[in-house]
Amino acid sequence: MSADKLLPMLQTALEPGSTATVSELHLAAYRFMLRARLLDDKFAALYRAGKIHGGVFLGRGQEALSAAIGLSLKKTDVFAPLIRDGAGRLAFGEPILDAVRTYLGSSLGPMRGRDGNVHRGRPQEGLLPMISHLGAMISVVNGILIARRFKKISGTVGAVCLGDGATSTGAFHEAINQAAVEKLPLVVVVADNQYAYSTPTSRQFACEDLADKAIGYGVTAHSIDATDLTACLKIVREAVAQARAGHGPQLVVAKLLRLCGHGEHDDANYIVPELKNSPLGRDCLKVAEENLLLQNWTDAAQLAVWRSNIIHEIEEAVAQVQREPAPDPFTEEWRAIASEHLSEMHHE
Ligand SMILES: Cc1ncc(C[n+]2csc(CCOP(=O)(O)OP(=O)(O)O)c2C)c(N)n1
Repeated sequence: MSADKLLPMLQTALEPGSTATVSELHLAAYRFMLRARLLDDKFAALYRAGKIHGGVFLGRGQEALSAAIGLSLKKTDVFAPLIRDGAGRLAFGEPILDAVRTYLGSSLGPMRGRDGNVHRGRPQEGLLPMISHLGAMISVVNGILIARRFKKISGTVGAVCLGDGATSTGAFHEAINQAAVEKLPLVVVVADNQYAYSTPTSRQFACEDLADKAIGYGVTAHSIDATDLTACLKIVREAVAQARAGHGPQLVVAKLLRLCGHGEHDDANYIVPELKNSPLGRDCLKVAEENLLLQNWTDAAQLAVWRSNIIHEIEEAVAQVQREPAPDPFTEEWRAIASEHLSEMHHE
């Protein structure tokens, strides 16, 4: 069965509340992680070959956390991913073509070739296009959740991804506070990846653990070792379930190390060897793979088939997009993502 058909089936089977087994859940998450990693590798190669203009931002080391978020949400939820959430986007249902078309500037992409990297989305499907201003997306999701409350649409969860740097902004403070007061079904997932660009966490916050901030806001906190896929799946799913059950906002603080530069223009020479050699520096993809083999949930031959199928799919997507037209400045309507269709959008 082709990956195109298999993935939507897996996604449906794995929606929270389904009877998917633990092994199925891990295998599905691993496959989204692998897709994201291989797609990132391709973008890095295209960037070095001068085929991508603008920045390339990768999620290496963050795939377990990100896949867990995408897999924990229902299709009717709202998801605001950040620059390192390729795995979560795929798990939430974003096609590979959306990412390839955006990075390569195709006029057929979700941003119609107007954005060169990661601000794409599918708002009609609950996948929000991010803006770069750190912390700003929480308020956007709050607004959607409040609007749905007014419209008596229940059962929706909103999930927002952030980095540790974003937690120092006023936008973060205002939005978490509002969500707590309004008891919104919000899950804020902070990837505490030890650096905000080159700023280490010791220069970012003075509390011992970012999860401690939750106490002051009156929200529930969860901590995860994000190099461990099992922990990510367990805790993120629990946080989403708590939010959906009406227990108010959940702050998930996931510890990991960014295994790449801030973007591909950054060689990350500021990351200290002690961190690279610490348990935080483990590659979640390798750890997940070792665990799948150890548990006998799959074997090396199957892993090799998945890898080669994904590479084939990515190569085909890139070849297709390279034949697609760039936006035409003479006929371009000079809008980014807004459309008449979007402004007329409403939820039942
Ligand atoms: C309000 C704001 N200030 C500064 C920036 C510039 N900026 C872009 S990414 C970044 C670092 C982000 O670090 P973090 O939030 O920890 O996420 P990470 O890149 O580590 O995933 C900064 C400072 C911005 N986009 N928005």
